[in-house]
Amino acid sequence: MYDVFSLPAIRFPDDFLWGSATAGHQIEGDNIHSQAWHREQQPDFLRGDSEDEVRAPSGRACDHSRRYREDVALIAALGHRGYRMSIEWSRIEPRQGQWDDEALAHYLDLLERLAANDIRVFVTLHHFTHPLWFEQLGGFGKADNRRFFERYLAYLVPRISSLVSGWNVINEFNQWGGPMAGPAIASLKFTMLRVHALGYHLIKSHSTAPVSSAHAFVHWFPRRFHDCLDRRMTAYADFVTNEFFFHALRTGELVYPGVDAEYDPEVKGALDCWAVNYYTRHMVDARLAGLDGRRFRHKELRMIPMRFYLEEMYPEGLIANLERLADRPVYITENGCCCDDDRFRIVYLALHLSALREAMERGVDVRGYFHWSLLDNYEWTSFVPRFGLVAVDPQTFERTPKPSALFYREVIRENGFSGALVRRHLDGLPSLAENRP
Ligand code: IFM
Repeated sequence: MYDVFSLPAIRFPDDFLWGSATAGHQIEGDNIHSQAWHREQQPDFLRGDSEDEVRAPSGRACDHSRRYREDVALIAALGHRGYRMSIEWSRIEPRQGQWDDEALAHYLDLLERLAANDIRVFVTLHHFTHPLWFEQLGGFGKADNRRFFERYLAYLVPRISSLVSGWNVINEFNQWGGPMAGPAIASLKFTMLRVHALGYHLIKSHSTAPVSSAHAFVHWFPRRFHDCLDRRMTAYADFVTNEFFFHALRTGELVYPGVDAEYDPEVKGALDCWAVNYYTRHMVDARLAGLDGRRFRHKELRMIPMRFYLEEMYPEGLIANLERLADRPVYITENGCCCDDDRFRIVYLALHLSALREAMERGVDVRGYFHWSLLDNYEWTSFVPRFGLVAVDPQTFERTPKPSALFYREVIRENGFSGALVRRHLDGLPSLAENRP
């Protein structure tokens, strides 16, 4: 296991960008024109997939739309110098072709306040949600619908570009279609790459800030290391969710199992940096349907004390994965854990930052780290998983920074940390059961 108190002192480069991340639908509240909101109102939504799943609609989420001034002050007080946020397309264009000036003014005010506090903002243009009307037209599942997204970006990007320090066109664009094969999935993956590429080129004509799309970097691992079927399946899962994208973006070649390869010069080189969302590793068992890590709850693994699919802590995966991305600057656009025991979050943070530093020593040009998440936010179907550095009272929406937020503030202030700092922050913290904010 890890001896977190013996971690050697590490320092990060002077201009390293420390921050946190959120997404509009997960914190703003009342995102009523989005497809996600619509889905949450359906009678079967609350049913869930398993008995222990506690579902809820997003409702007012963290009430951030009303409390954004307070949240900017909070971000600044916690010492963050960067902030990754998303803009809700369905607020800007609630009806097809109609722009909502008030919604734009709201986001401009938010961006200006962040800038006034010297916080560098990374904007995500599509973080899982889009207008209901777009969904009803077939969403990104219909390749031709790209033009609606392009028109939206052509409206939005020039209006906000002076306030943006980095761009993610799409959040976790490599997740669409999952680790599956077949022509329909291949077509969706090709489409998402092309949506990313069109966003990339459009943004480049208005902004000099780095552009990417956030990549959900799952570390696939064979359940039985010496089993050739598990290993082959692992290589396959890694290819269709990871390497397919890296190869396409580097070369313009779209090579996917079961379909003829295509070459697209618009995709080639269409990113300035890698944006990595890293959480965990997933075990692959070739004898079971599905490639889903949550099936395996091994006692011997480092499990986050929370039943959630991102539950194994595996910081080493960050090193191995980042070494594959040494050809461009890297930003960690998400990394964090959901748990009620905030002591665990401190340990998780320390171990992942330590792995990050090691990747940098091995030659990876990591420029920044955005912790997921600033707030205990809405986790797509539920408020139960808590990822926040800051607790949010579900009734009053009062914000309370957790001990991990104070640890992170000190890491930022020191531009590094040692095991002794971890110990200082863990000493005296209430035990697991009492530690719920
Ligand atoms: O909350 C999500 C986020 O929206 C995308 N990346 C993973 C996070 C945790 O599940």
